[in-house]
Amino acid sequence: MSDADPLARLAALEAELTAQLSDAESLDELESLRIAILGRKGQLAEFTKSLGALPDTARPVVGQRLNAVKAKLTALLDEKRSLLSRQGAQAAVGRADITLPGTAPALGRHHPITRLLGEVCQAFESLGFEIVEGPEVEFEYYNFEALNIPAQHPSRDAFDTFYLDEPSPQPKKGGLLLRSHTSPVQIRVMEHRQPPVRVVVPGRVFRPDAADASHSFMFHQVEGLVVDRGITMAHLKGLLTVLLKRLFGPATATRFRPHYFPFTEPSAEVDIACLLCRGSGCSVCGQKGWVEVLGCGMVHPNVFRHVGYDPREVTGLAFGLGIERLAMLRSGINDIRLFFENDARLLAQF
Ligand code: 2NL
Repeated sequence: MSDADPLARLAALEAELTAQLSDAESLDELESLRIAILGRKGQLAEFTKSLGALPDTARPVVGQRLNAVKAKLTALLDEKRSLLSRQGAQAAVGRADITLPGTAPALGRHHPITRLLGEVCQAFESLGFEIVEGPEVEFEYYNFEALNIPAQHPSRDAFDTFYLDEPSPQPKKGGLLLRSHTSPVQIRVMEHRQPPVRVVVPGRVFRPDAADASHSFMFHQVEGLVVDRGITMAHLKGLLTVLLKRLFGPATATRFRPHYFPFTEPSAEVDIACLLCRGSGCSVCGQKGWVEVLGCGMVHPNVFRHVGYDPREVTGLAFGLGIERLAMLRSGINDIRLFFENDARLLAQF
């Protein structure tokens, strides 16, 4: 064979190797063939060595042909490899045991705070309220001034409000801050509409409190506002009593205690009989039998003057409740921080 014409020998080798590659039935077999054919000591390398004995004139012609054969075999090898791995993947699918139970995808769900926020809003919606949202970055004017909170009031201190360094785009409305309640949204609503007004405003609010079991620098509020001719304290009591029975059950007893807010007069805090001990005294209610759930009152005349309503024509009721506090009471969670740690073990329980 080594005596034959080198081009004829090469053609025979090419035919043989092509057949071997075409017949390969597995990726392992193909890899062995690759080493045997194209490897450093493979058949093509052996053939190359034999060229040393050729006359100088014949060598380039055979060399060129050898390179073409090498390229062709390499391409064939690649093609065969991808064919075999595709077939392997299909075979694996074909072998899948469809009688095995599937892997259930882990489903997400709404955060307990989001759910309670929705539930509270829905209760008000069913009573004819409109849900309104507004900006979390506010002007001092809407967060304080328009709500009859004077410049010297402690809540306006930098220790109690997140002020922004950004220059105010409307200096007449004061500096920018992260709203500390959602009331500025009600002010914006009243600026743009005439009574009657019947809105509830859910949203995030911010206060630079040090985090502990009952304080978070961010929490959620729902505030509500009704303005019309002839709105009285009776409407306020009736509305909130109905709402609290809706949220905590029809047997829920309520108590209105006089309080002070700058934006309402008169003002009250509302308690419900402790859910845990039903009024006899326990650790949740601090042995008092009652727990505070919201603040409320009749809109202060100065608030109406700021939005251009005439306090001799209309009166209004307003209230605000903290959602985290409500969620903690309803589900017996004793640390507000649990809501914001993203621990699926807590979140999955709601
Ligand atoms: C609380 C108390 C309250 C209001 C919020 C309000 C809004 C306007 C006018 C008058 Cl525009 N009042 N909001 C009134 C009373 C209480 O919230 O303890 N919230 C967690």
